[in-house]
Amino acid sequence: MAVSKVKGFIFDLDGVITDTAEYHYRGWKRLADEEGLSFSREDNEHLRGIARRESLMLILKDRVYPEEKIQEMMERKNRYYLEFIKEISPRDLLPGAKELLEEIREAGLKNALGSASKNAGEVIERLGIRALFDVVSDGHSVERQKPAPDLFLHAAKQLGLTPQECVVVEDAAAGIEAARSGSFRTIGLGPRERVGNAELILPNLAGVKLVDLLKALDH
Ligand code: B16
Ligand code: MG
Repeated sequence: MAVSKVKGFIFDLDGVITDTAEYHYRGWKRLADEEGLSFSREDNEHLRGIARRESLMLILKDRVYPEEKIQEMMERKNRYYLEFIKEISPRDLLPGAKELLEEIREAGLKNALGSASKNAGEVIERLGIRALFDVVSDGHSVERQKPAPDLFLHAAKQLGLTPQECVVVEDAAAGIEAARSGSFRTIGLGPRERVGNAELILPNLAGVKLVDLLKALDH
């Protein structure tokens, strides 16, 4: 099967461009402590790329709460998270991310954001990189969250590209699964146990050059 030419990249946010995972952890931890629930950093690892409601469900395990209480807990955690992200600045960009976004644009290719977070817009504003994205797809864009492919399909459609023309860059197993089920090209960042299903696996974006990525993907 011929490999179609890459025309755009869809970047996940948390764990790819910046590390908001620590702030999500602190928000969930505070909520869990207040509710007398156990929640560790290791538990937080399982919430990578998982949307807010589903994350809360994983923390609550088999406990049953009325819908009103669920909504209140999600809002409370988000209030804590919003307090933490007020501190975000361009210093919080992960190494290599901005450089790669710029290189992609200079090469005439397109960039989209594909984040499960409803706060993604605010985070990229604070990071000072909003202008580097042609399209922003976030937690408000679709109903079905990762591992469904909907968010990335939304981003590709907005870019005017087919999934086969887009490379999804993700740090979460749920994100790689979402990309693969939508027939996207995939780059996984992090350990093989987490992103082993990606076409190309890298530790992070530090020093990563567009030409090398395209070469590796068109092998
Ligand atoms: P919010 P990503 C995801 O971001 C985070 O990895 C995940 O931990 C978080 O629960 C989710 O966003 C929703 O975030 O509560 O701000 O809507 O990795 O898809 O960029
Ligand atoms: Mg992520």
